[in-house]
Amino acid sequence: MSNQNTFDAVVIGAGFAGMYMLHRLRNAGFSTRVYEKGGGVGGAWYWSRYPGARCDSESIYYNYTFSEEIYQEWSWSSRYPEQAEILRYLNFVADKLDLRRDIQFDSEIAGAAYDEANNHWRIDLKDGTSVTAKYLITGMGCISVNATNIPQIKGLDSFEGAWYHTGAWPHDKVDFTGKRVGVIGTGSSGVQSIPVIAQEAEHLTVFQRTPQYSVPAGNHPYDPAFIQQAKENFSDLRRQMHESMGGIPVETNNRSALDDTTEERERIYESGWGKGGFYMLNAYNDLMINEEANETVSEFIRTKIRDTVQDSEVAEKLMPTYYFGTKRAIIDTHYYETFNRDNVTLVDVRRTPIQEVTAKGIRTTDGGEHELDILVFATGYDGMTGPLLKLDLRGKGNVSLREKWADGADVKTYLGIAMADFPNMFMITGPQSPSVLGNVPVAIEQHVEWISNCIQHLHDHGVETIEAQADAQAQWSSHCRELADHTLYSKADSWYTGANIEGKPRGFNIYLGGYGPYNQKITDIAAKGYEGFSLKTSAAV
Ligand code: NA7
Repeated sequence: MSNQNTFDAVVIGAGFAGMYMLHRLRNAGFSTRVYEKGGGVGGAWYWSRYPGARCDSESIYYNYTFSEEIYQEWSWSSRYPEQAEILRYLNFVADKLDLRRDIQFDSEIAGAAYDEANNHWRIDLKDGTSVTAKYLITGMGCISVNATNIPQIKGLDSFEGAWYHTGAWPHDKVDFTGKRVGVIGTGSSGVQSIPVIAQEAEHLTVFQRTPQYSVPAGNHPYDPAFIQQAKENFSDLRRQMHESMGGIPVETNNRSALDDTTEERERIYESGWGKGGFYMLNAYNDLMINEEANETVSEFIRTKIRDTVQDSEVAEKLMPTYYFGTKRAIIDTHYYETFNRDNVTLVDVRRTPIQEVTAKGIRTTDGGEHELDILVFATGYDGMTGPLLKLDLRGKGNVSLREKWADGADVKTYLGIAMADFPNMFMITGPQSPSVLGNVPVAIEQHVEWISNCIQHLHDHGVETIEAQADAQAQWSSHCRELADHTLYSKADSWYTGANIEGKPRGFNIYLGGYGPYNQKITDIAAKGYEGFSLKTSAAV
């Protein structure tokens, strides 16, 4: 790594996003440096080493598609890849593209400020050093290790056992054998880790705030013939993924759930349940917009929970009431079954909230003390805006992003890519992009390709600065809100709306128009000379 301190572009984060961004910009001849907090590539997959960690997109889709060579060379072992396998994949890509020489690891960014006099960004690292770059590109994603949610529970400092957050898991294996373990949280991380920890621990206590709908993953090893077929269909697969609504080609049933008889609906839901994965979300076209339609699938899953969990009191505690799919949908391997084990206790912290962490464990408001040796926070992230707000980002006139987004509710971005007052800054899958509601690597590719094409265009046309126009940004943000208001998503208490973080005002910062239509939209905007952006040449700035 050179001691260079001026670059064409600085990219924050070496996960799926930062790695591809580096590859594209470097190939186009732009000097680029990636800063990464971790000691290796992988982003969330570098940090989330908790037991049972897996991706919930099917592996033949959960990869880069920009390079047919990479797609042909790599073979996934199972339908839903484990964290370790995804990390191996990303390391394979980093080797293949020789990315590491331009990534500075173990380096955390503190903030960045736009210098108007020189038209560049000054990027400050936590170690006190600074570099400058013409373009600043954030690649931390919608959830990031810099924005883990660790609830402020009284007494945590006094806990004599060990505690961990699923999204910042130690690299050495945590041994649960013979231990009394507590898990707080039942989102994807909790639902994945609980069955695995239960098998190892002497006793597991699950502290549940919101009961969840979870559908069996139906994970299984891949048949080599299936992988071969995917490889042979690579071009079609890539096209279908990028044109689809969520980065995975799925057939949507174009009927309302209310148009079918109860028996027909049950048959369709049963088939989705059996296939595993997210198919049930697409069982009908109105599950995410019509409360009555949604209730049919929600009740189907509740019945499955009642049928699975033997103790009816425990089953009732596990009964979700929100609209299925409005929190990030979860898939599992033996989640509900785990509550039939003798060594597992479920504590409903809505009925008996956590009062404090004591030296020995967790005390709930009913006076009970749950003795623990290990406490696991599967409590998620300050998502969407959190990863950006953890940085001290300052645009034109030293305007601070934290001040701009101080109320944390609906924020303003243009296309989830750029912001007014922050010239020459791009966000890969920022707030108000569609990424989080789908198979994220596809959304990342769309953004990275758009951003690198944009930078090439600016270079070719002698453009010094690009900045989102305030009115275009306002229109985009209200468009995102209008789409959300037609759905049930914005009604849920979820990390999509910010309801998971104490004191964070409710917003909804995801574009719900789907990956394919979104990609078409941003492509058209570029073709129209970057409509909604102000481009200034050297003479004009
Ligand atoms: P999630 O999905 O945000 O889940 C976090 C869980 O932690 C969820 O059950 C929360 O309950 C619970 N939580 C959060 N704060 C508390 C407090 N203070 N007390 C008790 N329980 C709490 O995070 P994950 O890491 O599981 O998954 C994140 C994403 O990674 C996921 O969406 C996939 O995209 C992959 P709540 O539901 O807020 O009541």
